[in-house]
Amino acid sequence: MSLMIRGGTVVTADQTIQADVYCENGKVVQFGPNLDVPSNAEIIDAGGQYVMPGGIDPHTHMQLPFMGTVASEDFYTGTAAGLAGGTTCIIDFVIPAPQQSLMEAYKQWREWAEKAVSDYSFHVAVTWWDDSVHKDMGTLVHEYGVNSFKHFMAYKGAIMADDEILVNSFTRAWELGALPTVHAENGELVWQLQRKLLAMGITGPEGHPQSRPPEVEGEAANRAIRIAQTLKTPVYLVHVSAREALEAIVRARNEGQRVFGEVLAGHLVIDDSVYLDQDFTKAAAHVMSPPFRPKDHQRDLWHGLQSGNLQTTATDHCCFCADQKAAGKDNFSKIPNGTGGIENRMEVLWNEGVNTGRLTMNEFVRVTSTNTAQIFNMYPNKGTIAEGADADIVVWDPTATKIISAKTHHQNVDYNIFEGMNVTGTASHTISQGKIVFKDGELIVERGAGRYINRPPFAPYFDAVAKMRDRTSPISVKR
Ligand code: DUC
Ligand code: ZN
Ligand code: ZN
Repeated sequence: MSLMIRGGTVVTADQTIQADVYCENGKVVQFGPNLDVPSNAEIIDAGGQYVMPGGIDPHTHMQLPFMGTVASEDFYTGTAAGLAGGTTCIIDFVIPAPQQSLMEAYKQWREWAEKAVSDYSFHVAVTWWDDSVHKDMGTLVHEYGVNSFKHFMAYKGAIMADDEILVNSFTRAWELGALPTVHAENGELVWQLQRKLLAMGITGPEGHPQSRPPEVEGEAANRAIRIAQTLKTPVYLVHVSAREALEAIVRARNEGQRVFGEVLAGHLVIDDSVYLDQDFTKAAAHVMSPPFRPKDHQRDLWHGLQSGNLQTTATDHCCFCADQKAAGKDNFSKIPNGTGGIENRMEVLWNEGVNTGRLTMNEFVRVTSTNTAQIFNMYPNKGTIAEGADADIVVWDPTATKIISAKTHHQNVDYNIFEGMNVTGTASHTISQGKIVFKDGELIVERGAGRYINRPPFAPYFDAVAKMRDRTSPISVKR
């Protein structure tokens, strides 16, 4: 099986050049101008188009059991929708129930993911603590290719990690050379604010953002960062949505701390007015955590991405249909939290980032693919186009236009948060493992073709942190 992508402009994080890309057996084997085309090769004419590394979405929740229901998008439909938008790899989350063994949950998620049509990997959440969790973290890192652990600082009474769990887990992650990640919202404040708003008779979706104001995210972000600083471990903040959280990241990075931040396509372009919609279904469709913010936060998030203080873009793809959202008709705190977007992340980022001049094309590649591959240690197999890299590629037509709509999307959900958005620039072809899996609007996918991607520990940035840590060993005075 061989494929020649001919006549395009190759764009990676660090170069833009006219080159052909020849793929064989799932890998890029040759890359350069005017390559000879083997007689049996399939050919894509990429003239006038950009040839870029496939997108990597580091934050999805396919078929997640959550808030009394299960996310409607499964690993088959969800990875297929990703391919339709140029995303060729996801990192999803194993989320053990409190007291459930991490290994048991991990094996369950691996089984669910066997139907994936694109490559995938897993972060594992630490939702409780005892010696078995300590041991299982080691097993996951050493034997199962997991190098990142997730901590929900919200969802009190369910999966919330308190400070004791954070300290234990961050310490263990450090020992293992794994990266702790956090959903930063103060779960106690959310809980109390929800009770207060409901007691005041505010039961509709407008109560959702009021119960999770930016300060709630800022407090948790700062706490997680300070805990990481004390333990001298790097930390990664998922879905940074508020200026207050970004400020905590910028301050820490300016002081030399190794802190990473992710931003969602949705938080960059949608504001909190969506929760005031008269139509419950529309307002509830936007209920996710952290919520969409007042418009001025978007400007700051863009600046965060442009300055490099935020490094990755994601979707938190976690779909619930209107009948599922209706569980919170009389109580906003019971609306299943989650929105979709995996199919649209790349085109929204291109339209609002590259077409507006906020991002160069190389920066676009960096924030949609390369940085994620590097931070989570999948690079250079993923995240670039180079000889020997995985042939996960998107051919991007910068002139194609599209109106995003739930009527035409491939996502298994009845709503699209980007509904009606007119984008210029979209995937004409997506290549996964060297095969064309999306072409001119049609998916050509094979159930189960996706592979689990092992991510080894000790990404390069750990060496730097280790050196810093060695310089600051505890002081002991002999008396
Ligand atoms: N936020 C959501 O909106 N859904 C899933 C989990 C999360 O943190
Ligand atoms: Zn989250
Ligand atoms: Zn999430």
